[in-house]
Amino acid sequence: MKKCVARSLAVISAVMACAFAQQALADAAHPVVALLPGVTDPFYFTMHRGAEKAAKEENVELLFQVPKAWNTTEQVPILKAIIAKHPDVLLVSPVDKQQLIGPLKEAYDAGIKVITVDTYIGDGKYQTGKGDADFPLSYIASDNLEGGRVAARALAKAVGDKGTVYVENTKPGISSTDARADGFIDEMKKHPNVKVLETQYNEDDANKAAAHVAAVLARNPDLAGIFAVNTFSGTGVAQGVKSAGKTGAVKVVVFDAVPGIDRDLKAGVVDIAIAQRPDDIGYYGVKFAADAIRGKKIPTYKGTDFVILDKNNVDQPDIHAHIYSN
Ligand code: T6T
Repeated sequence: MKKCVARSLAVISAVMACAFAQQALADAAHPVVALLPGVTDPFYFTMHRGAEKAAKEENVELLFQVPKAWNTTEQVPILKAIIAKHPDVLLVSPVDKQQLIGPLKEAYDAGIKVITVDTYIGDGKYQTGKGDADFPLSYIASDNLEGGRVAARALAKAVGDKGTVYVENTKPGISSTDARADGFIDEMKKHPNVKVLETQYNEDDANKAAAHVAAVLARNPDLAGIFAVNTFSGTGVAQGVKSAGKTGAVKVVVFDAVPGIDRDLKAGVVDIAIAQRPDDIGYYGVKFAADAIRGKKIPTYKGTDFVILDKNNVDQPDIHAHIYSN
């Protein structure tokens, strides 16, 4: 009797192992990768194009669904719908470092490999065996802290290394924009004649950013410069500086390069734009996903480049090509 039970157990586990192997083969034969950005904007549409390029090269089916606005209420329901489709890998831009840990853990517990692109959860250090947010396999993004330092150096130079400036930010809790602001404020400490005012938060609303410019100018008529941390912040700051008739008088450094940035640079509304490489972030995201599906070990971090745009180089084809598209 014991022999018979043991034999049937052996058969059952052999069948299951075979089923898993077949599933793995099926997964590898028809890998499915889902890309879940943070919001609808040119940065993520450009990321999607890079992901599509890699998906073709790797014969990967790419799912893509975009939240209308940057918040957990928009992103989490889409995440749950993606989990139900059970892709092999989820490429995701968590909209909050803490609040997306739980929902992403559900994907992981469902056997979906997680890679974060552009933003991260926890402290962004993965596969360390420490903490409750290290389960993603990799984090692919710009070095946002260094990006903030680059912005500070550029703005300090633009304002002649003296005067009053401030940071126009989105909302606290987002790994990318928090790091840009931190890098900026930290680097500006090396410029003692530049005074940094309180950071303003616009909830990714360009109109709020424009209103902030007017309000800060009303309190500080000698305002010399502004650092806008992302697309919506930059669009609003450009609007606000123009409507205040301060074009050229208030120096502006923006992160990201939205369609039309070339016009604002040449008009002197914006002095410097720091373009990320969202196409590369998407491309490497799918490449890493394909490797992970095939059982290859992937790096836990990959940094992507910046391109600095100004009025003198923005019309050069190799530079102009880095302006995001819708
Ligand atoms: O700046 C990008 C992205 O890097 C950031 O994480 C969120 O804002 C953008 O998408 C621009 O809107």
